[in-house]
Amino acid sequence: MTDDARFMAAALNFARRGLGRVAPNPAVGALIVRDGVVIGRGATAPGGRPHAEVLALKEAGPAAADATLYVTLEPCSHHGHTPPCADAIIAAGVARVVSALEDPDPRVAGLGHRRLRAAGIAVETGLLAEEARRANLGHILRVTAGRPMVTLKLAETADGFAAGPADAPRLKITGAVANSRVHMLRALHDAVMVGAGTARADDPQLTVRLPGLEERKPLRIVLDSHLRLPVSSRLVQTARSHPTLIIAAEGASQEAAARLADHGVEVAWAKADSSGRIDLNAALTLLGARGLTRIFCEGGPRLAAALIACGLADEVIIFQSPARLGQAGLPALDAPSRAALVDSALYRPVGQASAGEDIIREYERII
Ligand code: AOF
Ligand code: ZN
Repeated sequence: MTDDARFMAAALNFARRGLGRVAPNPAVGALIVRDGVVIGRGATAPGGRPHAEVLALKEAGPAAADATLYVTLEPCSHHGHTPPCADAIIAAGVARVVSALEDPDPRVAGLGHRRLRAAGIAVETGLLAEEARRANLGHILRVTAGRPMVTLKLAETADGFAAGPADAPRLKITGAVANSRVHMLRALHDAVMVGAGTARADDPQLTVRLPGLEERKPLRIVLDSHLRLPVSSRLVQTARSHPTLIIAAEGASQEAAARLADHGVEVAWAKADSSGRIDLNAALTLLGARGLTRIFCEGGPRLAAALIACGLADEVIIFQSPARLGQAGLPALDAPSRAALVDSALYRPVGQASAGEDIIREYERII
């Protein structure tokens, strides 16, 4: 690995600290390096501002003159809530900028790089672009497709089931290490989403229960076409302390919506498809318009299959336990979704790791 690649990889690691807490902005990382030494670091601050470059320049101070800046997304060139980062970089006298990726935000879209070059700065782009694209995918999809990225999580037994036969007690599939990982993944997203079936069957809390991260409160979203989530559910009962949004299909009961609202739940409406279910594209567009960039979907199997079928599951993370159900149950994925995941034209495997007894497999949708 070249020194440039090492520094960019470090900037990407630093950037990831912002995931789940900078929406609607992307989580950017910036390092300022002089004579092989890091003299300034910045990551997009919680809430989205200040931007990464400004924080890194501040830390470096006057030593930034003649230094190299490594940045995981093109520095901005627009006057938004803050002045352009490109101008701050020029003013600091940085000699060289290594940038992973052009920012597709139409207000930037190449202008940041152009502005730096016009000021005489040597600009190189495209280093570790694939990794940067993954880290910035929520932002990229929001500005190019008007929707957030979706990470789909599935938990299954070794024989591929998410649950036992109907009416069987709820299955505990994964172990403690995998569960901690799931909580960390919740914290790295802006929202956690489930379908109404799962919300009713599992009565989940969808909170981040990790020491030190309890203050992370990703928006909890239930896709509930007919507003059948009971008011007695844990999600509704905790809605005043943990923001909760239920998306219903147009036409669902106004009385049910009012009852939920009385408990602090926000209800939004999305158009229904021909079968009366929420149109997933419409629901995600609604979430993108609210400024969400990263959604962590925790099932169930029907929502998972629908997301894959619609080309909306951008990352798929499968937690598989070593135990077998040993009888027919509810498959974690239907056959077409399973086939899609192993179809090399649709998805590519991007990682495999163990978490205690369990195995985690990650797939990325090929765009
Ligand atoms: C950067 N560095 O760390 C981030 C950037 O609303 P504003 O003014 O904060 O601008 C938001 C836009 O800035 C956002 O859509 C994206 O294009 C860019 N985000 N840019 O130079 C950063 N987070
Ligand atoms: Zn900026």
